[in-house]
Amino acid sequence: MKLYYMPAACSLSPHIVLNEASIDARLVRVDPKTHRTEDGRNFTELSPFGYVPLLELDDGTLMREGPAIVQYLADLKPELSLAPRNGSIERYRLQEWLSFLSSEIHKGFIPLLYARLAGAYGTQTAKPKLEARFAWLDEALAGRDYLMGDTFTVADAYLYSLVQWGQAEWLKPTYRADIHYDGLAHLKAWYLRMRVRPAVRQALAAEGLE
Ligand SMILES: N[C@@H](CCC(=O)N[C@@H](CS)C(=O)NCC(=O)O)C(=O)O
Repeated sequence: MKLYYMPAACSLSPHIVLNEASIDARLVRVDPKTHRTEDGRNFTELSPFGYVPLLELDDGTLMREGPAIVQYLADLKPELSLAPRNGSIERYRLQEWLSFLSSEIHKGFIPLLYARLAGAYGTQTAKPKLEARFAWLDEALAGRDYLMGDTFTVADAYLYSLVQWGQAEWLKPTYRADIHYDGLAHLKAWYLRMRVRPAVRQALAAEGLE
């Protein structure tokens, strides 16, 4: 199995899940500017829009879209409960989280990041919207260790890969969206809990982010 990734991109989420599940996979780095893989292939021939994450199974099957990939990986090791059992109400709760992260948080960052890269500050609308969603998320984390309750699920890996874009110290300032998490005590506690997970630390080190 291969995971195509770009350092610090949303592919960090399936990268963390691979580590959590101790699944042996080859990490293939993709250059975000040239869209060539580290082994010299044209990545757009594999991923039509040239984006990561992309999972390649041993039989050559290609899988796109982070929320689908992390559920596939979790289902390879059901005993680890990285995702609740298929068909259970809790599984739909997980999908609720993955959809929220995908549409409200992940894509909420995009106008901010592109505005920064272009040197513009057209952030008056996008930033308060995203901060309001983080404030809501912070409330949802009150009294629980992880998004789904007491235990880590793949949704936490996805959230981690997104939260870093707000202000992670390993990103160059132009790649940070300057989201203020200051009053968000529950999110901060969750972040510190995630930061010490061996799977997260391994993924950050492998992507050169520490
Ligand atoms: N819908 C896709 C979006 C993936 C995506 O936005 N990937 C970004 C990194 S976070 C990317 O590869 N950007 C590089 C590019 O589009 O060239 C998913 O959820 O997996």
